Amino acid sequence: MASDQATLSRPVSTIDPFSHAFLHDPYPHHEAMREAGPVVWLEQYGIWAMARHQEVRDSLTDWQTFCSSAGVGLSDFRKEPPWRPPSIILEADPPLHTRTRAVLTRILSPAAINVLRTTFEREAELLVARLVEQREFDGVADLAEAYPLKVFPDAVGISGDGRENLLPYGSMVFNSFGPRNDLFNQAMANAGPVREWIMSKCSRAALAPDGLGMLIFRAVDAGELAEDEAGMLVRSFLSAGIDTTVYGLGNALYCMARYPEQWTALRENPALIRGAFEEVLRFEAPVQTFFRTTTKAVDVGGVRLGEGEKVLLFLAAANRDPRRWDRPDTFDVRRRATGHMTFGTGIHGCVGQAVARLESEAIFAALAKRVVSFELTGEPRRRLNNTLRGFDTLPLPLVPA
Ligand code: OVM
Repeated sequence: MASDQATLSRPVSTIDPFSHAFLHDPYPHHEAMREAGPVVWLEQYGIWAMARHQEVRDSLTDWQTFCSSAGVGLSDFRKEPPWRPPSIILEADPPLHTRTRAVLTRILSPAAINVLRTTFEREAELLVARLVEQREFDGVADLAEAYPLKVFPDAVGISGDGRENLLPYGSMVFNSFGPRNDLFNQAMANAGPVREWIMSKCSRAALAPDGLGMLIFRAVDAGELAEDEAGMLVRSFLSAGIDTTVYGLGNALYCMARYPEQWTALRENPALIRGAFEEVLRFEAPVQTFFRTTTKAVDVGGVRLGEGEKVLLFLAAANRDPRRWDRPDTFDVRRRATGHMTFGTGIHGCVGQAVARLESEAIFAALAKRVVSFELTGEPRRRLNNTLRGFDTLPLPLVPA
């Protein structure tokens, strides 16, 4: 029968996408999976994987077939209890998702976020001026972490004390999308106190009156959300809003140091800064993967997927698919990089992308005024994570303007 035939001919791979070797250098493995077929069976985990741009995009767009409510990590919420109450936006389907998403779409719209621009630019100028005086800095701790940890919690309206919990929490969240491996266990080592701190910051009483967090509670007053749902959406801000931009800014710095002629192009023409960040997101995606779960049997390129099966979507592999991109392995700030899958697409496409773009534009505009070049003297050290790709340390001596 046709379906047996398809099952028999499914491409199979022994790759472990959460092994250290894979996470250190995923790109050859991405290519192998793209070339294996439109969908590949990863036998170690008993899951499907998609690495081509077309199939990743189509799956993200078809939320009826590829749902999020069973979790967007390896764990199937229908079979094992989630490590925390599921996110009511990320790990939800319509109609719940539609209601929560509408609130955050409004609060995080480009026009609403533009109100933050003056503050974000001032903070970027202050930080970069300080780093340039130092002559040498760690691109991760001193910039990629320091900046989002200042401006984003300020914007949400979180008090200053205890912010050292935000990165450990992000590490828990993003490692938890993978298997319960060494990275997961390390991230969860101090889970209790970190979670308690996070949850204590999510209530109406804990939030500044003029921040993005309180805007969520205004939606309660308008009858759009329940009080506990508002707290859960503040938790989503604190889960999704820090590590993603930390890794993104770190990867951007790495690209500018690694490809100095591209940095020169930006300095000479700051109008390229906005597109350059999109190219960083395409080329070194801070968020590498997300899962979906099938709600029914479905055909993908002639291969039959069953119902209730996990599908690993390689956003970062789609971003370098030669079927979609010219010279996919070349970092080129002048290319049209929009259409990359790093923000996802469809109903779950990144709701905070205006914040991410604002942070990168503020930082790289400030750097472009003051830094002629970065020099990668030593090998940067990677920080491995089951979902995120980025660095632990980026020692960057810089040549001031
Ligand atoms: C959330 C959440 C957590 C991590 C990532 C994310 C990329 C959302 O808690 O809603 O979106």
